[in-house]
Amino acid sequence: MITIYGSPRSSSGRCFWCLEEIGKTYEAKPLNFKEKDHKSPAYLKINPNGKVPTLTDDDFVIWESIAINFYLAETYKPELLGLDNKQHGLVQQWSLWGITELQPPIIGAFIQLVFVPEERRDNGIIEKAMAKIPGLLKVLNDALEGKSYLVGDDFTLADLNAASIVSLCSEIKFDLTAYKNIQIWLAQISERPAFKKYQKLH
Ligand SMILES: N[C@@H](CCC(=O)N[C@@H](CS)C(=O)NCC(=O)O)C(=O)O
Repeated sequence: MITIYGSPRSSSGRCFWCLEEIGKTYEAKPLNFKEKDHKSPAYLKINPNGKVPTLTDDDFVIWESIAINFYLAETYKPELLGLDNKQHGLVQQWSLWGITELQPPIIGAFIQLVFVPEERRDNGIIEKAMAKIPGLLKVLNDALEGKSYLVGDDFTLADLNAASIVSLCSEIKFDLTAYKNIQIWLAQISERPAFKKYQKLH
């Protein structure tokens, strides 16, 4: 039995989406951050970081959202990893680029704009983040020129992991109009039945 800890509106979100893509039944265990459920001794036993997501598959335990998605794909839907070693490498490339390059500025701005009350916002963090995002989105937009997906001819974890970050642009009111290829890519991905199911979980 697969169990995912955390809410779909957190870093766990991309794992919920991946679970919908692989089509396996799973149990969702939301944690109450206000009650510090994520710092409870029972939860720290499965994730000593005290963060979400964590996924268990019977007695196997794994944390870090990108690693969880690679585990799920490898175990239950290998075609999400690409069709050969080269595609597999590129799927990792885009997933790691997403989490290490694109996510920090987007999440930096997101935390300030969504969680920090206006009077306590650090505009310096927001400005720095907003200045970094265009160059990163240009890399993604250029990579999508003439292509429907990032790797090969089909949807892979590269698209899922990267799109799960880019889609936060709407929450931080970052205008994507200048990035036509990204807009088309996101629109196409958002038509996926698994994505729609994941969206309904919010
Ligand atoms: N790199 C981790 C990030 C996990 C993370 O930062 N999760 C946040 C929620 S989005 C969390 O659990 N925060 C609680 C805390 O830091 O105490 C991943 O992608 O799984």
